[in-house]
Amino acid sequence: MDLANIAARLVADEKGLLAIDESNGTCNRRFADIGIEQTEESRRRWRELIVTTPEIGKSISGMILYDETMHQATAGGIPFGQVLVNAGILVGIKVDTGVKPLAGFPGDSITEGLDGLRLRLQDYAAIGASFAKWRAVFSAGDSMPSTACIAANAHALARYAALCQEAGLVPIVEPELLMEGDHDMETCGRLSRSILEAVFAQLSANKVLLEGMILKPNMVLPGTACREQPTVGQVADATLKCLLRAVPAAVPGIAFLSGGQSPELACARLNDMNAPFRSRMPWPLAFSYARAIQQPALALWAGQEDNIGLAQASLLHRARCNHAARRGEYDPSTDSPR
Ligand code: 5MM
Repeated sequence: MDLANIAARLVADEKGLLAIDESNGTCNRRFADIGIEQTEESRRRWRELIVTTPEIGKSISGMILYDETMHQATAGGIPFGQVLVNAGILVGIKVDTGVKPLAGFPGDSITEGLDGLRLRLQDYAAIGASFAKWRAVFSAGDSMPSTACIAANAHALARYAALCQEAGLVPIVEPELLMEGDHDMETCGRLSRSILEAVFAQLSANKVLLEGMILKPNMVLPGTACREQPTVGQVADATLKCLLRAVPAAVPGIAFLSGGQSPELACARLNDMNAPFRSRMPWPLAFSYARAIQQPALALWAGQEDNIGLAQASLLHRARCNHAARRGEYDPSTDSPR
C-alpha cells in the first residue's frame, strides 16, 4: 500500500485510532494508580486484553504500539502485530524516545529520537508496521512555549516525518499543547495556531508529502486551572477555527488526542465538530485517543483475569461511541461514565 492509501485507510469508514503506546514509565504510573502490579508481564496481559477485544476493528482502524508491545505476543504465542493484522487493524509504532527539558529554556521540552531513526523505521516496517507516531509537547505559560522550543520541535517532527515516508510508513505528526495551566481558551487557540503553522512550514521545507501523513493535534481548550470552562460547542468552534487557519486541505485526516479530557467530553466535542460540519470540512475529523478510550477499561480490569470480559466491553463501548461521534451520531444521554 502506498502512503496516501494507508493514510486514507486510517481515517476511512468513520473509524479512528487507539493509542496504546504508553512508555513503560507512563504505563506503570497508570497501573500504580489502581494497584496493578508494574511488571513486563502485567503490561503484556493488559495489551493482550486490548488487542484481542472482539469486534474492536469495526470502530478502530489502527492501533499505535510501544516498542515493548511490538515485540510481545499473546499467551498463545501470536505476536500482537499479527493479531491486529488478522483483525483488519493497521499496526502503528511510537518512535520518539521521549520528552526532555530543552536546554536554555526552563519549562520548555524537546522530543528526542532522531538518532538511528532510519534503521529503526526499517526494522519496524519489516515486522509489520504501516505507520508511526512522534509526539512533541508544549506547555502554555509565561513566555512559553518559546520561539526556540516551537522551532526545534517543528523541525524534529518534520525530520521524523520525512524519514517515515522514506521507509514507507505514514507519519502521525503530533504536536500537543498541554491542558495543564490556567491559560484561557483564546490563548490555547493562539498558541496552537502558531505551533501548527511552524510545523507545516517545516513539513513543507523537508518535502514531506502532506497526502501521506495524519495530523494528531490537541483540541482548543482552556487550561485545567482556568476559571472559565466553555461549552462543548465553544470548544468545537474554537478548534475548527484554529485548524482551518493552519492546516492545509491536502492533509488526509486529523485525529485528535484526548489529552486528559474525560472519555465523555472527548467524545462529545468530537461529535460536535462532526455533527454540523462533517461534509464541509476539508479533512475527516477523527480520534487517536489513549486515555479517553482505555481509562475506564483499565479501572474495570484492575489486573484481574475474571474482569477481562467487562474491560473489553468497556473498550468496545468507548470505541463505538467515538465511531458514532465521527458520524455526528453520539448521544451523550445514552453514555455512562463506564
Ligand atoms: C497525548 O498522548 C497521546 C494520546 O493520548 P491521550 O489521548 O491519552 O492524550 C498518547 O499517544 C501519548 O503520546 C502516549 O501515551 C505517551 O506516552 P509516553 O509514555 O511516551 O508519554
